[in-house]
Amino acid sequence: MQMRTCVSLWLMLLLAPSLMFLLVSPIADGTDLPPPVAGLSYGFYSTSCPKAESTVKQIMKSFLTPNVSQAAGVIRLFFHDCFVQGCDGSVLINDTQGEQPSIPNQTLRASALAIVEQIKAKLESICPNKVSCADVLALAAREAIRRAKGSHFEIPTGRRDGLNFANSTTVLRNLPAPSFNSSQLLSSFSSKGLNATDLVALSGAHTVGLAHCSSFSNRLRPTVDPRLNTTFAESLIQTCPNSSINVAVNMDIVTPNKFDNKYYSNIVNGEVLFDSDATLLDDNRTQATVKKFAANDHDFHHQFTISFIKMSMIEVLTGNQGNIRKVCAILNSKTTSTATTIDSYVATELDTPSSYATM
Ligand code: HEM
Ligand SMILES: *[C@@H]1O[C@H](CO)[C@@H](O)[C@H](O)[C@H]1NC(C)=O
Ligand SMILES: *[C@@H]1O[C@H](CO)[C@@H](O)[C@H](O)[C@H]1NC(C)=O
Ligand SMILES: *[C@@H]1O[C@H](CO)[C@@H](O)[C@H](O)[C@H]1NC(C)=O
Ligand SMILES: *[C@@H]1O[C@H](CO)[C@@H](O)[C@H](O)[C@H]1NC(C)=O
Ligand SMILES: *[C@@H]1O[C@H](CO)[C@@H](O)[C@H](O)[C@H]1NC(C)=O
Ligand SMILES: *[C@@H]1O[C@H](CO)[C@@H](O)[C@H](O)[C@H]1NC(C)=O
Ligand SMILES: *[C@@H]1O[C@H](CO)[C@@H](O)[C@H](O)[C@H]1NC(C)=O
Ligand SMILES: *[C@@H]1O[C@H](CO)[C@@H](O)[C@H](O)[C@H]1NC(C)=O
Ligand SMILES: CC(=O)N[C@H]1CO[C@H](CO)[C@@H](O)[C@@H]1O
Repeated sequence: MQMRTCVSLWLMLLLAPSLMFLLVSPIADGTDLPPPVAGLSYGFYSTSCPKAESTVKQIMKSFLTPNVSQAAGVIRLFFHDCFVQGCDGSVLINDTQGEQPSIPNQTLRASALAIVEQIKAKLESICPNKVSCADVLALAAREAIRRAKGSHFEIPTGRRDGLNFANSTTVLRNLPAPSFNSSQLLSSFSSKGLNATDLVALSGAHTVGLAHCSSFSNRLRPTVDPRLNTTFAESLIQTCPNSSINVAVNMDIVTPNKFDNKYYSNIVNGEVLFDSDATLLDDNRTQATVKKFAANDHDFHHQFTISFIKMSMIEVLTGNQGNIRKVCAILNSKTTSTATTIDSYVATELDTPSSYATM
């Protein structure tokens, strides 16, 4: 008896730091996480670049500690990467023929691209040609979720970079639009191997970040969508008085920068921006899950973790497929120019925040 108390006390002491962590940050227990697909593994870089994950963590910390609002841009970038020709880092390529000029992508944040490029540049300096841009983005998105007080979890790595980008037609065909109804969303997600539960859980990312008037003005004019709370609709109409005004508004009006389950109570209250958000309550294939997450923050984080890992493995390139890009924005075949060009490219994208130096 005494022995057992002693052992449990000792165990408590040993576990205290991680228990404390459990209290502040929801963690999936790991028992029901999706297994990595062939070619990916947890800690893929543990021998080839042991500091890969800690470097991503430190740089994300340096960017997000002063202002966590940048987290949303990185999270969305990863969603767009995975839904268009798999999580292969191709969304990062800056090319006028590529994914970036397409319509959904016009609202991707340049600052998010720059953050990823900064991390990649650091990793190239400590272990050249080892860590793919696709993995940098996956790890950065994972950190962004954690920094915004979402769940904290391990993510499989080993993704390789795509040798080319998709054209804008392909981008449009693969990304769901904010005007989509539940059937369209379910079929879009199902084409990526994600089901109704994943759709509801992943849509919960709209608990952080911004949307522009152009993305939801169809619900204000010519008639106001009856699913909108009238007070909320009035304020949106004031913010977006006409089509020439395209300002950005918070997607979660309750806790705009916190990765929590408020998105789901907002759906129930008629206070979400897109058709694609509101529709999740209309359909009996998704409604119960919306209500469950609205009522239980832990259930949301737990399922989000699982669904996010599933999303992170969509059509990944592994092994000898693809390559490891030197600069995320430029295909290796086009980086034959001098190193100076690459350096200036990385440097001009974003000024180093003051805290970056302290990492
Ligand atoms: C279900 C289908 C989805 C649709 C139709 C959709 C559509 C959109 C649209 C239109 C915006 C606003 C763009 C703007 O006006 O600036 C947006 C923002 C955002 N989306 Fe989604 N999205 C979906 C799913 C997802 C998923 C699965 C994730 C990530 C797991 C995600 C993460 C985000 C984030 C974080 C933002 C804020 C970006 C920022 O602040 O820069 N979305 N989404
Ligand atoms: C954080 O950054 C956003 C733009 O990304 C800006 O609108 C906001 O004012 C900033 N907040 C603080 C506290 O600096
Ligand atoms: C992408 O490349 C164009 C020139 O090709 C440049 O003007 C633009 O600033 C680049 N965008 C980013 C985000 O670096
Ligand atoms: C875009 O790419 C798809 C898939 O590779 C291809 O079938 C289509 O012809 C391309 N469209 C244009 C306009 O280049
Ligand atoms: C969803 O939209 C599609 C395409 O516009 C339409 O055919 C379908 O009937 C709609 N489904 C529902 C449930 O509204
Ligand atoms: C969705 O897939 C997960 C496994 O990834 C499964 O546990 C869950 O029951 C599925 N949900 C639906 C609604 O089919
Ligand atoms: C709409 O939102 C306002 C402000 O939050 C609230 O007072 C009102 O009760 C809501 N209306 C409905 C019908 O829920
Ligand atoms: C749009 O609204 C703004 C602000 O109310 C106003 O200054 C502008 O003239 C309007 N533009 C059009 C085309 O109606
Ligand atoms: C969902 O609604 C459809 C159409 O209203 C109905 O046919 C179906 O039986 C319902 N399914 C469930 C599980 O309630
Ligand atoms: C972030 C980013 O690169 N966005 C690009 C999306 O496409 C438009 C139109 O080509 C570009 O101007 C943006 O730079």
